[in-house]
Amino acid sequence: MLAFILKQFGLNYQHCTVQQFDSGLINKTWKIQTQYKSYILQKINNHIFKKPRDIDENLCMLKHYLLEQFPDYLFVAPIASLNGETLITTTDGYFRLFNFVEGSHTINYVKTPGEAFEAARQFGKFSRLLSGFDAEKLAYPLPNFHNLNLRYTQFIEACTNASISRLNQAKECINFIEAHHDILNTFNQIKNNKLIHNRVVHHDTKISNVLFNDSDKGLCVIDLDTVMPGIYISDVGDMVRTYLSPANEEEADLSKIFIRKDFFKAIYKGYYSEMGSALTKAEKDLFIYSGHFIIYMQAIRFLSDFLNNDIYYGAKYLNHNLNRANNQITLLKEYLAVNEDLEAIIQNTEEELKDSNLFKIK
Ligand code: GN1
Ligand code: MG
Repeated sequence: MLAFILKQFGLNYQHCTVQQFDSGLINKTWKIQTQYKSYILQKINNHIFKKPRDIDENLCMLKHYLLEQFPDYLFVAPIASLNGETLITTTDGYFRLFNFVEGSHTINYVKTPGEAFEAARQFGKFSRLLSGFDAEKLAYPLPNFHNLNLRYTQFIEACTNASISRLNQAKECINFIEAHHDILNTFNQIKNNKLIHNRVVHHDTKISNVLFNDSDKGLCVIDLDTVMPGIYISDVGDMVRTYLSPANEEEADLSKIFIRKDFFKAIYKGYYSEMGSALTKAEKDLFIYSGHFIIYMQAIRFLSDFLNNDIYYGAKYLNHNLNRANNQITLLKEYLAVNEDLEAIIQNTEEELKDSNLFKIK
């Protein structure tokens, strides 16, 4: 199949080196190297992304807008086949090819506040450059993706349908989720607040979705399938979820999960250096809440998947999704415990930013 796909782009499989990537839970990704240049080939998981053409059209619209308004911005969009198609449809699914950005690399763990700053800045830049683009023109490749209300309803359904044994094993997690229902209440208030805008939001801001150059400066963001209208807390929240703890969502030893507060400051500075002047006061007030929102939602998603016999994320070992849920719950507890410190960090950083010239970089 790969040979057939590559042929659509004028590439000969026999002359390519193909290497499969293991990152990401949803799509399949390969690096393709020819004698002259390298590419990234991706197969869209169309059990999850039911309308791959929506993704393709979204990326096409954004590409044109950015090319016209900000021609220097590095936007990694799918490249056209010899027939001019950016999405190749086969009996085996949907594929697209990207140019590999030479001199770039990705990282899987955030080791320094500098990396967190760079990543946050890139995600902020992405939303800022697109703040003049009418977000509502975009399709929703995953409708209700970050709709916490729906995720909660799905969780209740999963509890209703789960086997007794899985329910028993998940008891403590279920109690925690129910006890923190206030996070859902806040989300519902946000949805009704006209001062909190729908923007072009990435919706998957993990560190491996940022390209870095050789001097570890952020170059751009990638993995744009979930780009759609949304609230900025989705992006900041997922950075908080995935950058603050030295141990990631796969860690089963919960004692390794804790909050690196200097990394929170780095996210704040990086994101604000781009989006600080675009966000309303009502939006800014949600900066810390963004972590509650996304960590809680991810805990619910892993837990629901465990209760549903791992049909969404899959499981590499017994109780994998239960461990992931417990991991996220621990992270949320740790995050809630340092709330006051985070408030103080925001206040101090606000002062620093006023004095620095970060805001002036536009
Ligand atoms: C999925 O496929 P990947 O790893 O980029 C998921 C995210 C979750 C993440 C958790 C479409 O992202 O929402 O946060 O796993 N994407 C989808 O690791 O469900
Ligand atoms: Mg993704």
